[in-house]
Amino acid sequence: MMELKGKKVLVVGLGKSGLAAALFLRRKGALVTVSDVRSAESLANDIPALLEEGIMVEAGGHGLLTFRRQDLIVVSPGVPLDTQELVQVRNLGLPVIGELELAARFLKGKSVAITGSNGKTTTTTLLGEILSDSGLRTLVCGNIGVPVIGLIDESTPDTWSVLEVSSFQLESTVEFHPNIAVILNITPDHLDRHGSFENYALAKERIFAAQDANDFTVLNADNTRAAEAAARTKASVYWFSIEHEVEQGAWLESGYVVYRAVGDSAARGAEIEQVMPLKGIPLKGAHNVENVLAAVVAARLAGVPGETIRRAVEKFQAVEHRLEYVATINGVEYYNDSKATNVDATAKAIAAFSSGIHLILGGKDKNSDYRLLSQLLRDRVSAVYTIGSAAQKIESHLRGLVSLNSCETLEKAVNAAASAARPGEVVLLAPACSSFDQFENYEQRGRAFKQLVSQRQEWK
Ligand code: UMA
Repeated sequence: MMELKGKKVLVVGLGKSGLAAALFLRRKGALVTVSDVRSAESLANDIPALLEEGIMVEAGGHGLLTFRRQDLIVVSPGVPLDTQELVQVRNLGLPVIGELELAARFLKGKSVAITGSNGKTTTTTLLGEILSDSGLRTLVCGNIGVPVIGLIDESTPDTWSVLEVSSFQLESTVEFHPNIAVILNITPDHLDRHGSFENYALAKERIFAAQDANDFTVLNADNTRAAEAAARTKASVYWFSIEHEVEQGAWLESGYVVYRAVGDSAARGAEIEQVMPLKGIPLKGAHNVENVLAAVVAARLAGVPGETIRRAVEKFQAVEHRLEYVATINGVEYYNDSKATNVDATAKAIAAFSSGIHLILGGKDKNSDYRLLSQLLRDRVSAVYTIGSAAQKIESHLRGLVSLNSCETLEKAVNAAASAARPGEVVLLAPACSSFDQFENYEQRGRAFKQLVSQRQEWK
């Protein structure tokens, strides 16, 4: 743990993480300042509470002098580490850490951290339910929307924290050391922030950087980078695969999810446990089977019996905005996958349906290559409806492959897709882009979609 009493600490960014970090630091006796590029008016909801706690606020931009005066700088995940002021103070030797790293120094008990380009929230939520159903004291937090630093006081030595962690959070970790680190998959995302796929993947792989031989790294055996990651981690490696048997971990066999722990000393061929039938998984899509397998491995490593896992998985409901079933209107099914904010997530959503998909694509581009969807679009998609600032780029990538409809807004897209879809077909919002050009976040976009669908239901 670090001593914070009397230390001058700057928190950069006043979103959920910055607010929680500032209040935590203050409780620990630090002299806290928060700096945000947003104007004082747009921060008006939070400023009074901060001032009341004796926390200073710099709004409307980051002042280099403010940064230089500190003993420690704590950065919110959404603030790029190459922000000019951060680069300058790092060059002066000032310590700069992220909110997750700060939290890691104070969190009590054991932790499972889950990262991946897609599936993080579903797997984190599911694992949280499994652990808590098994009677363990469980906290679920992180990128899922609840900053870890806000829950430190609730952690105890017997708590299991299930942490959803993003590349943004992992990028600035130093001592962050989960007992179980899970990488679900690594496919291109956030290239606008990380600059290259390699940098992005390396940021994610920091999840196991501080692990040792007493820890576990859980990897997707079907992912191309996994073997390389396995060679680098010092922890004991467990695998999951939907394609083939693995040495230790979870896979599919004769319609069952099975698990085997070989252990360090036992001879190969330790007993295979049947955890649950594949058809007992209530979620759509092969990617969700992967998520379940990853949760099974992590839960078994945390000591949860297979039977408890089976019961928890069978009653699990899709998380909001993740291939969430919305309604069936005139025989057309509507699905909200607003969280599909990159091309790979959209590919997985398309793959969950065999044909007749009316797909809404678009939003803010993240330097993505939409041509990667070509084969799936040809095979399964009836028409694409584009929205948002990425529309032109998407259309230029997909021209000639599939029927394209420029809709600009989500409302027009839902109306056009609903008019074109025939009974038995699907209207799917899986936009492959972030939402920030037209919405506050993907949640607001997903809720807008559901609202538009429910209006159509009322007209029916
Ligand atoms: N800001 C600055 N300077 C900058 C950039 C931003 O002052 O140079 C300010 C903004 O004006 C804003 C604040 O920083 O006021 C926002 O901080 P933030 O973006 O870190 O947002 P938080 O509300 O703290 O939310 C963050 C995560 N956001 C991001 O990583 C972008 C949330 O993940 C997370 O749920 C939350 O912490 C709690 O841990 C969201 C996300 O989109 C869901 N994550 C990405 C993803 O899942 O793909 C990684």
